[in-house]
Amino acid sequence: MAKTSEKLFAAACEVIPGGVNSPVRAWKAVGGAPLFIQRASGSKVTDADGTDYIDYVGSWGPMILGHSHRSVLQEVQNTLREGMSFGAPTAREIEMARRICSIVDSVDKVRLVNSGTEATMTALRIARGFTGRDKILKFEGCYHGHADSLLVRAGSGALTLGVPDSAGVTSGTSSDTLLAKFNDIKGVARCFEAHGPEIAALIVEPIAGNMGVVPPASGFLEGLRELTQTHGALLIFDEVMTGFRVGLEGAQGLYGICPDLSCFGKVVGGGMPLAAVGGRSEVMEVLAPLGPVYQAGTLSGNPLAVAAGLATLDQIGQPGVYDRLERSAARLEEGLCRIIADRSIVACVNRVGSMWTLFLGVSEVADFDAAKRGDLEMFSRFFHAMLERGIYMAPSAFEAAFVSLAHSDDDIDATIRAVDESLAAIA
Ligand code: HOZ
Repeated sequence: MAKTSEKLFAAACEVIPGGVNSPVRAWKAVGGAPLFIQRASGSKVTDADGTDYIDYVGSWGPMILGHSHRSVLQEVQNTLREGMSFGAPTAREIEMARRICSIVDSVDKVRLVNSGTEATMTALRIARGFTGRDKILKFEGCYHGHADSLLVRAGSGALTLGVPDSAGVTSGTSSDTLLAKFNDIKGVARCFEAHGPEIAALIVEPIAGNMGVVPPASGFLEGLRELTQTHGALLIFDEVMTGFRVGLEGAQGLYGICPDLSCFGKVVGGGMPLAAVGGRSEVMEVLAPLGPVYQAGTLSGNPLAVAAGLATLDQIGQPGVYDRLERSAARLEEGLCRIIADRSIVACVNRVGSMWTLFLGVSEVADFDAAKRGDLEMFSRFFHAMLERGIYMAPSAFEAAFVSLAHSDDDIDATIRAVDESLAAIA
């Protein structure tokens, strides 16, 4: 039992709402006190009691290299000697912007921000400023951070904790958010037929990750590209989770789709608070100081965050990186599918590259309705059984798990064994 974590959680609850600084971390959906993490290295996190776990949370996505990668730490330490924040431009920001523009074809110009939430919020404001329209279209169960207009039928922690439509969002704001179903292109077409001239942008996670991993159906992203173009709306890819993760060029590279705007976070910051919004020049140039769309940030382009991000991009730009991730993640998927078949359990694994979700109680998940049919009670028991066997997963049935370059074959095989034992233990 994680006694120190329990004590720390009790202390945290006295001074932090719910004891956490981001709701899903509270383990409310699975029960128990969250592990307080003391340190992390490679594929493992170590809790406040000194217990090691093989980690599939990966700080919710950024740690593609594994934890405490030597060259990332070194770059941050070198940069730290020069100071922490200046609130003025630095040369490294140009390097980061150039790097993103050269990797991602659809991006000519990019603005650096601090979090995925800021990136998506800015993307929507750019789209509204560029088109002069008010409404946006999003998908039920997709999560794009916690800006007001996006907390409507949101996934991730909002869904996990039963608040997909957050209180505190005005009805005026939410009435500008239209909803469609992920992988239902006909529903999207109907929405554009009804509201086309009012829609500034459609925002989508090209691979849904915040309802658990749900890949786009064949032709779905192409259909979104066509419909947005026909109706003069911008297509925003929220690649906060998928960017630099499912391939160097993200989901847009994987599926060959060119969005108007892209949002990046997580991997691009290598574990530091860095995110970005980018697109073609004429769209991005509506941003102040060139144009009338305002956006700002005291810590935007922070030197330490940019240094960690650049060091991470250096590593994942090396040949063979995504093949290695694919090999490890495929090994894991094969193992899990074998267990599901051998044990005749109703479950399935969805995976794209190193992002995956094991859905329990449902044999196929191609959309949000199917994801919601999963057995949440079974998931809670599974989560704790895995923890007892040294595997740290997201405390939610509606999240992606992440394999990193630091996960060895031994880690993967130990995970497969733990899944087998856990499913047996909770049967
Ligand atoms: N946005 C994350 C889930 N997809 C949650 C981040 C956190 O709670 O740390």
